[in-house]
Amino acid sequence: MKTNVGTVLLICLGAVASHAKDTAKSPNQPAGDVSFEYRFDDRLQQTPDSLARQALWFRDAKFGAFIHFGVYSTLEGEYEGRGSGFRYSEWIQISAQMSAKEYHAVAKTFNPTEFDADAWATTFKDCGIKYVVITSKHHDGFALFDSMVSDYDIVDYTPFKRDIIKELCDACHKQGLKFGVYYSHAQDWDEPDAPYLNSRCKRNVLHPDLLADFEPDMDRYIAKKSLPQVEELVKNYDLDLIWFDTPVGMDMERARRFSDTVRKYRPDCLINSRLIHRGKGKIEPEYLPLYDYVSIGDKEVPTKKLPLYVESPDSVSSSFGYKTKGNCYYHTEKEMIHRFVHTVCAGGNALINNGPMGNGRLDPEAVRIYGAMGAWLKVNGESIYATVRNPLDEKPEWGDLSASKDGRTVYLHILEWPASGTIAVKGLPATAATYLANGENADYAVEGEVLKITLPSEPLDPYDTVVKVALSSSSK
Ligand code: H79
Repeated sequence: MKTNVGTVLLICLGAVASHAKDTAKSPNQPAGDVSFEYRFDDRLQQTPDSLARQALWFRDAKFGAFIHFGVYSTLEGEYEGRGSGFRYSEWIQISAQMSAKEYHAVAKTFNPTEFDADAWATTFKDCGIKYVVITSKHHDGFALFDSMVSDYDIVDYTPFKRDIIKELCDACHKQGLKFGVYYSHAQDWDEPDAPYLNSRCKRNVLHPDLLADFEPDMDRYIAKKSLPQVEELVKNYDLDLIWFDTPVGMDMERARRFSDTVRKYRPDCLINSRLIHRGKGKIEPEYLPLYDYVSIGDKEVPTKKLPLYVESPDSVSSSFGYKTKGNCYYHTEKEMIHRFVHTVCAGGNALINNGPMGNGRLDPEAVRIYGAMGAWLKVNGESIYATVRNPLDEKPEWGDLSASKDGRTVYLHILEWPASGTIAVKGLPATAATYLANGENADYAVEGEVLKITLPSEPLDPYDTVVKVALSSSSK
């Protein structure tokens, strides 16, 4: 319920078709070098405070469920025959060029009656997921929590009237899962003052009543909606993590206001880098005190081990929101497990998205893929949870490596079965080698500095056969 009803002066003011700020390049698609070498300087280090926050649970968790759920989930990527060309269904307001009025009419009917927070949390837990991050407000500006700042939320605006964030937060914590929210702090298509990511977002299409001379003022939007809603979230919900996105228009001063607000109320709550850093931009050292870990690009898998702890915002499909219209593909179980393993071996978590359906049920395809991951993790979890990145300089062509924190155990993830029937790894003084798939000893020999393993004729696991190697000295 909205309590502090401020006079909204802006609605009747004017519009410009495309303000100069809008046409700035996308935060997630900068021109130029986007290589990991360019983005991550080896000397970068998170602050001691951030490292301590990471160590509380985040570094051990590895597997998070990202959830994109909102009004867009009901449209499934198409509105009145339009908009299915974009790969992200949560972008329907832009892809179908809907006015705020048209989108509000859809929001008015949002009624996910089948939503069952306990069922979601139980499913996630059973699949080996350790934390959950759900969209509390995406770029469309619609909140899935009961906001006092704006009535454009699930409780006040829809027939559903239940606080999804509260219910899911409680259900996750009941299952021992950590809980976080995504919040679009910069973009808000419902707010004429908010900055727009790119030229596809046209202020006068979204807000046709604005006058031609309307001058957007991002700080007015931040003061009126974005920062007060973040304050509500950290004050009223037991958040372990807050996930910002698309920091268009953000600078140090603006970002600091958000960071300070989160830390004032919830000192242990993790903050991701997109508070200010573009997923594929160079990491600036002065930004590091503002956030706790680095989100790499959307659906990006690291190709090498990285010097900062990262999280890959991946998805089971090509979209984040539930999408059935137009182009959309799902990853195979094998692809998803390989992406996950590479992310962990590079030194990071995989935050793998599912888009629940408009009726509130989880997408069965997503549950199937998570299920395959969970089954694999039941057998191979020790090679993933609470591990550290590949201790060697090189990543082998047959797969990847993770290691125990003390460096005394290394896990060889054989993702591509070598035609030669053997693998050789330099720099591992092995004293034992066993397959996690069946607990049996591997046929191995140490020749000088090289560990050689003669493999069985077939993989022991359809996705990733893991060899656990005990070392005579730490690989650290
Ligand atoms: O929440 C998910 C995305 O909606 C969000 N980040 C993830 C976690 C995101 N917002 N912006 N972007 C990602 C990048 C924007 C890409 C775009 Fe496009 C290029 C928007 C319009 C052109 C992709 C291609 C989406 C539509 C066409």
